[in-house]
Amino acid sequence: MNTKLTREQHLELYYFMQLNRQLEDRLVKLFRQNKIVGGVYSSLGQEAVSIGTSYALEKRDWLAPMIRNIGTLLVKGFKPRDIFTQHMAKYTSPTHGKDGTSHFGDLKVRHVVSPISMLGDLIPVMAGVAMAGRYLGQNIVAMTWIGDGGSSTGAFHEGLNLAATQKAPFVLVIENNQWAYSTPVSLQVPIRNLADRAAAYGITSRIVDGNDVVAVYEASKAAVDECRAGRGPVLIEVKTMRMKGHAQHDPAEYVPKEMFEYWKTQDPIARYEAYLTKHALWDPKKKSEIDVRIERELDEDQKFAEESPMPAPETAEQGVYCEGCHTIAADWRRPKSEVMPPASSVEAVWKVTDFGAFARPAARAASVVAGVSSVQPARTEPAEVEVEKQQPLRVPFGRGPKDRSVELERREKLVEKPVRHKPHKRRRR
Ligand SMILES: Cc1ncc(C[n+]2csc(CCOP(=O)(O)OP(=O)(O)O)c2C)c(N)n1
Ligand SMILES: [Mg+2]
Repeated sequence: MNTKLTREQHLELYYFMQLNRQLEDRLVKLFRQNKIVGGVYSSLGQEAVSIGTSYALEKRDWLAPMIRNIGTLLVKGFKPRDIFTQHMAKYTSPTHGKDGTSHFGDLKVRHVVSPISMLGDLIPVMAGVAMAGRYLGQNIVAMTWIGDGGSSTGAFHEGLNLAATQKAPFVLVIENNQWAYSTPVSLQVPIRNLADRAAAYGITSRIVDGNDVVAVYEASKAAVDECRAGRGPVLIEVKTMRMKGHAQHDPAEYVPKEMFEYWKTQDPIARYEAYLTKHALWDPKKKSEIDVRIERELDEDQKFAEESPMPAPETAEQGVYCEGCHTIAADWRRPKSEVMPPASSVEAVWKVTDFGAFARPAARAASVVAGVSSVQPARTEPAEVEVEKQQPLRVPFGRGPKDRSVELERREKLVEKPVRHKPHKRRRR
């Protein structure tokens, strides 16, 4: 497993991180000029996450970005003009002006699944992509991202459990940027590390400093390699900080000022610049060359986007539904005969000697016999069955009038209730 980067790769990481930051900086300016149709969800301070993780993927691999992962699109080969035109809803954009943020993908060449706005839903989708790739013999890895907030959705747990059970070649990155809108992580989950949840699914996890791009890359590359070797999935939690509000409208006044101050000292690009200098991987001339290149590319692409036309009204109905505009054909990389006719991988043999889940595990049984009170007896313990029998009968889904417990309560009340006698009225004679 080789996670070491060459000098060229080190410089490319810088190029992508800086391109990511400068591109978003321009999007913010365009937003203020009212030229952006959708929202701008800044990933300022989180660039090392998008770049370090996606850089670990190969060309054949698949990813699905979330709103703060524009950087992953750049790594996968989309150009800044795609992002500019998309946010400005221009006809030249990947969706021909049908979206104002980054809801676009490329299933054929770049292997990018479009973001899904419902948080968490990309997890089962990408677990499925990973499984499909394995079925077709492609030896691919699928990757997606989820925020700390999004990790509380049902889809997160369902998708991760599916991936874990299927041992899917799937890397899930939890981007813990401390906030989900105005909710801090501590008010959302009672655990310190979101990666701890991996244990519940029996999968490997890693916790990484999300502002250290080399650490993020190395952890991601190791995870990708493990998945490709059939030991997936892997959950990576990157600890970072959202340095702006949720989107442009949010001044983030609920974030303590000291918190921003601390995280400013951890800026991923400044840290990486110092790293490159310390390890003599560049000099000021090289840095300037890359910065000039970024500026030139962004100038060109921004100009292209600003000069592009808005979509003509009559195109509004076009491209909404697929009308044979593209085909999605399975790309088989192994003989179909290997899986045709479909056969179950489960051997059709019933070897259950202990009635499966109903059995009392040996260790438990022994301790129950020995009278260890802290150990819960198994469910089928005769004693427990007895206890159950003694419970008042209840009708399912609540109590009805025929419930015995209702009847008992009614009788108890009758007994307890003091009987009040009306004072005897004297009759006048
Ligand atoms: C299932 C679902 N619930 C709520 C939302 C609305 N929503 C969009 S982003 C967001 C906050 C997400 O926070 P987090 O997952 O931490 O990601 P971050 O914004 O910090 O990158 C919410 C609540 C949604 N899109 N989907
Ligand atoms: Mg968050």
